[in-house]
Amino acid sequence: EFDFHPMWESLGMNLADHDMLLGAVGQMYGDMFLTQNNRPKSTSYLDFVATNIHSGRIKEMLDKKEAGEATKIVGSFCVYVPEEIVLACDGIPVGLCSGADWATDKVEEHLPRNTCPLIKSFAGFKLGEVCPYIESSDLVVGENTCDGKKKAYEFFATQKNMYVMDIPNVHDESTLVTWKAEVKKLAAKIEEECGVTITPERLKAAIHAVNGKRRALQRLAATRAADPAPISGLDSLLTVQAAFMDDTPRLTGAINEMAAECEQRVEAGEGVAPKGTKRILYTGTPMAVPNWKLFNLIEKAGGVVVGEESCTGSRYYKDLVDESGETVDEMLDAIAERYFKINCAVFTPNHQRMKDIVQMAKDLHADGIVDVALQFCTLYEMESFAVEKAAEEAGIPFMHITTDYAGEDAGQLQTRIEAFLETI
Ligand code: BJ8
Repeated sequence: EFDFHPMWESLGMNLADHDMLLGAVGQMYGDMFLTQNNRPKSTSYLDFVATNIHSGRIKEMLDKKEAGEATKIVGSFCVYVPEEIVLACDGIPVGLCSGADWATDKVEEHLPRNTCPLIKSFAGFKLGEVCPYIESSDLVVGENTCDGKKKAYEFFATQKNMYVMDIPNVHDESTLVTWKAEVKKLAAKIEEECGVTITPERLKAAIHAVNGKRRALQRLAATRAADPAPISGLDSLLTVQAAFMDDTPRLTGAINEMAAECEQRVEAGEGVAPKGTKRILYTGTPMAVPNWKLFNLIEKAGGVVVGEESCTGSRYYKDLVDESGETVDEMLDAIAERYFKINCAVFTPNHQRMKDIVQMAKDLHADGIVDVALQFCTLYEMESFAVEKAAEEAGIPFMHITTDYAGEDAGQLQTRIEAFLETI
């Protein structure tokens, strides 16, 4: 057994607290994931990711940097930050942990108590020194999306080397122009940080690699339209979460294997839950590692999640970057256009998200929609009324949930979810 403690120590982490966190997450993983029946065999890749997430994967990234195969590690908190640009500079893009409560007392010295748990979480992981992704990041790229994140980054910038992208609030022709300029500013920043000049060859290869990852995720997602569903929502969610952290080629290969096995299972009528199990489309706030609470509740209550209209779901993989560009400028424009299609609730109006939700519910034969907002997330709380209206008009049963990362509401949520599953 390799001892990772010296590595964590060299990153400046709090070893005792981090051991505690790993123990708790390991326990949760066992209780939620390893108790599932009839998982596809290829989900063993997810167990590998979960086991290595704070250890082997971090060592691998640091070793690559040491060997000169990678330039910098670049962390981010939002799917609006284009990973293609980081890859083109031989950087390693990582999504930063923000899915569990940590060091709340310290957090509340800098941020209001009534801040969304995702924001409190990344501040807590930093202040508690328990996230090796945050500690090993040479640069953290934030984005002006919701007010909470925007203001919290002002504090985070006192803790880490940070760069913030400006994201428009409206999708139209003029904001697309500003957004393209913003993407090019990021490219210049990453070039400078990594000491690499982006060439057409580099950017083309990066676009191709990330498109490959997104295609693999699309292929896996498509198998979930079958009844019985070949793979659980929990495992599907973790697959997208892994896509923010693991090595791109390894992950793409593993997801294609999962998709191939799921395609065979669909042919054979084999599922993770019996045919006729109530099917749920999840929509709402993203679920960062290790936030698996709600999917676990839905599936332990006898439902199966068949799709996610969220940033840890379809919004991450539904669109590809057009590969026809030849110059760096054309390719950066194509990247900007692709990212501009992400229907985050920060945009107004956000009609396309409602259309996407209804379309996904139909394509995946969902029996009901569960719309979730993290507590104190004004954006998704406000938008839930529009989601409800769209669901009603499409004749699809709907349920809204507001929750956080703590377990206190689990019993009450379970009762509500069971009741919902019975009525649909
Ligand atoms: S593109 S959804 S990943 S911003 S839950 S922190 S919105 S108060 S995460 Fe997001 Fe990018 Fe949009 Fe997607 Fe704020 Fe709400 Fe908290 Fe949130």
